[in-house]
Amino acid sequence: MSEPVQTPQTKFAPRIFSGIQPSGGLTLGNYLGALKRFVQKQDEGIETIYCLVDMHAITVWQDPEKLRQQTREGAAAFIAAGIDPARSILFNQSQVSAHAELAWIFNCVARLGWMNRMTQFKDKAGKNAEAASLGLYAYPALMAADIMAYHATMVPVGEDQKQHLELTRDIAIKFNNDFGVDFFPVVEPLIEGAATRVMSLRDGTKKMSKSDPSDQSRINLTDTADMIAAKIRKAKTDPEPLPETVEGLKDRPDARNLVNIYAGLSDLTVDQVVAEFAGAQFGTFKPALADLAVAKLTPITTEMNRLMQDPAEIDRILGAGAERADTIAHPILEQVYDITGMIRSRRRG
Ligand code: AQP
Repeated sequence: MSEPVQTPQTKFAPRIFSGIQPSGGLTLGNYLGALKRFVQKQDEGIETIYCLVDMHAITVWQDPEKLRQQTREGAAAFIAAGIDPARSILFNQSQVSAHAELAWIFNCVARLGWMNRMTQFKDKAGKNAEAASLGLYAYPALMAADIMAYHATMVPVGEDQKQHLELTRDIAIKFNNDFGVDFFPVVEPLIEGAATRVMSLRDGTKKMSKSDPSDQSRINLTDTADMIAAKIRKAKTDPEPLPETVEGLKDRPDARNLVNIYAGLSDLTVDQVVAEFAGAQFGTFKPALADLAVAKLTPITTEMNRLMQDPAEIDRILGAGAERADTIAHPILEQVYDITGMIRSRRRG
């Protein structure tokens, strides 16, 4: 092995990559923690690459027909939320083979001890880890490949993905050090805003998740206005009114979650929301939150439904995005093969 090499960030142009699994319908958590911020980054003029990570989705069982449907629905959600496929690259992961190919290389760089520390694997595998797929265990190496196949420097994600991004950094640094190169950037997580961890409406200590068995635990981007209002009305709370200060939300996870959601949807800070509703009962706060959620989400749902009328057009957008993605990822992958000593003499058709 060669001597360690420092990786200066300056040689890598700012480029954003992030993805969402089409493992179910998208939730308010995906919207506030990811989609909304993906749009902000696009609108700031940074180069943005966004992906429906269908290969991550199959780390747990997916019905093939549903997976296709959910991938299209995910793409429709991106576009309805404001992603412009002409300005951002939008595609599904399996159409660009560099992801899987680089993931294999990274499987050989990452250490078992690193993987064993990943809390998402423990959460998702549950008590019967022996029965989990090998793919679920190796998930973070594929995620590192997703990002590094584009030399992306920044990744907007929710708080829950922080540990995986740290692993991406470790893999990039180890690859650079092992091969004595300055090839992969050391990526920065962008975890910003009031609602980087939206919690379940039934349990404020658990993340809102599209695969939670209880539909009441989450707001889906496909929910109607009535469904959104009913779920917020029934959301778990405590008997106290809202406090005068943010400190008063300590040890009140359900109340804190609803205030965070209000802040995320309204672009106010948590302090501003607390100031506005200081002393209010949930009988007052919940209807205000429901109105806000309906006002923000209904236009997205309506646009998603319109886009879903034309699945062929969605497939065309994903295919065109994949072609653009491939032109970036393929040369990077070829350099990786060269660095690692693979002979590449076959002509590509
Ligand atoms: N509850 C959440 N709060 C804030 N951000 C969230 N994200 C997901 N849930 C929340 C962010 O959405 C992006 C895509 O996540 P994903 O769908 O690829 O995977 P996930 O984090 O595992 O989401 P789910 O809903 O929990 O999926 P399932 O149920 O299939 O495992 C990420 O940026 C994530 O931070």
